[in-house]
Amino acid sequence: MSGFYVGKLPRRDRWSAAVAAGPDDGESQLTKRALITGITGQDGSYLAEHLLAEGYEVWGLVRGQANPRVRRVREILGDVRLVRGDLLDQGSLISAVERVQPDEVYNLAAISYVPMSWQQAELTGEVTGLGVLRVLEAIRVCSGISASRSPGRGQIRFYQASSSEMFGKVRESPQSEQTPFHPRSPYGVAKAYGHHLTQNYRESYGMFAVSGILFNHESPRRGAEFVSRKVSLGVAKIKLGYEKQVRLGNLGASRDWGFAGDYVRAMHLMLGRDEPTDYVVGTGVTHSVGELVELAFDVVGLDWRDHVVTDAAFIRPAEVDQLCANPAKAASELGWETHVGFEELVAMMVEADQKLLSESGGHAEDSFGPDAW
Ligand code: NDP
Ligand code: GDR
Repeated sequence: MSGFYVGKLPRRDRWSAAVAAGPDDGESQLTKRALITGITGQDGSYLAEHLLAEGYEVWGLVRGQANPRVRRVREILGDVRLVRGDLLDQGSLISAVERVQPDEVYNLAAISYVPMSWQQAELTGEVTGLGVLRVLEAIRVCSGISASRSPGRGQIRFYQASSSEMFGKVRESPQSEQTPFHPRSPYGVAKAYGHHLTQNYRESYGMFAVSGILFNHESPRRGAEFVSRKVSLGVAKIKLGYEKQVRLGNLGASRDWGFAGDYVRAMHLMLGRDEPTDYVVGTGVTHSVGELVELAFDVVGLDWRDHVVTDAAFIRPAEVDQLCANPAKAASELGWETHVGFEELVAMMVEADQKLLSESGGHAEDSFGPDAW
C-alpha cells in the first residue's frame, strides 16, 4: 500500500466526518496513526512493531538524502511508511506533521550516545534539546494552538523520550518522578531541557504532552557503542575466535538495565491515559558494569578476567555512578511490568551476536566498531 489510504481530507476533518456519520461509523472505526521520530534507532523499531501489532498506521521520520539505516528499517518493518524530516529543521517537521496528520507523535530522535555529547556538545543541544522544541512547535502550529486557542478533542498526543541521565549525580535512590535532576553530561542537560519544555507546553497550551523518564534499556538491536552491546559483541567475537580481548572503561558504574521491547509498551500506555503526566520507567534493580561483563562471559563459558582490559580512553569526564528506578507509579497507573529479566536479556544479546557473527563471517553490519568512543 502506498500514499494516503484514508482519503485526502485533513485528519481533523476526517474525524468530524466520521462523527457526523453516526456512532457506528464514528471515531472508533478510524485507524490510529502514529508518527515516530528516531525510527531507525533501537526504540523506534520496537515501538513501530508494537504499534503495528496494535493496529496503528505507523509513519517514521527519516533524515538525510540516502540514510543507510533505511534499508534495515525496511527489512524489520515492512509496513512502516517513511517521511523525510530532521530535528534541526523546523520547516521539515511542520511538513511531516501536516503530511502524516498523526494522532500520536513519539519523539525518540536524539543524539543518544553520552560520550559524544562532550565531543559535540552544541550539536547535542540542538538535536537532543532544541529538537524537542521544534517537534512541539510543529504540533502546535499544525493544530492551530495558541495562547488564546486551546487544543480540542482529538488533539495530537505527544511523547518525549526523557532519560534517567537527568538524575545524574543522584540526590536519592531509587529515583522517582519527584527526584530532582543533576545531569552530568551535555546529553543529560539537553534531555532536562526537553523534559521541562514538554511540561511547559502541557501547562502553557493544555497540550497532551508527556515524558517517559526511561532507564537504560537494551536489546540485540542496541547500537554497538553502548556498553551492553559492546560487551555482547565482544564476547561473541572472542568466543568465535575473531578477537582476544574487549577494552572497557568504568566497570564500577551501576545501571538499572531492562529490555527495550518491554519499555516501548510503557510509551504507548502513557499516551492512552485520560490525563497527561510523566512516568519513571525501569526495573527497580541495579547491576554494575562488572556484573554485566561477568554474566555475558558466563553465557559462553569463559572467564572475563582473561579477556577484559580496562582502558582510560573510555572513562568519562563526569560519570553517573549509580541509577536505580522507582517504577511504582508506572506499575500502579499504567499496569506496566517487565517480561524479560536482566540475566535473560544478557543471554539474549550474547546469543544473538553469536548468530549474527556466525552468519556474517565476523562482520556486524550496524557496528561502529567496539573501540568507537
Ligand atoms: P538510538 O541512538 O538508537 O536512535 C536515535 C535516533 O535518533 C536514530 O533513529 C537517529 O537517526 C535519530 N536522529 C539523530 N539525529 C537526528 C536528527 N537530527 N533528526 C532526526 N532524527 C535524528 O536511540 P534509542 O533508540 O536507544 O533511544 C531512543 C530515545 O530514547 C533517544 O531519544 C534516547 O536519548 C532516549 N533514551 C534511550 C534510552 C535507552 O536506554 N535506549 C534510555 C532513556 C532515554 P539516524 O539513523 O538518522 O542517525
Ligand atoms: P549510558 O549507557 O551512558 O548509561 O546511556 P552506556 O551503555 O553508554 O554506558 C553505561 C555505563 O557503562 C560504562 N562503561 C562504558 N560505556 C560505554 N559506552 N563503553 C565502554 O567501553 C564502557 N565501559 C564502561 C559507562 O561509563 C556508563 O557508566 C544510555 C543511553 O542510551 C542514553 O541515551 C540513555 O538516556 C541512558 O542510557 C539512560
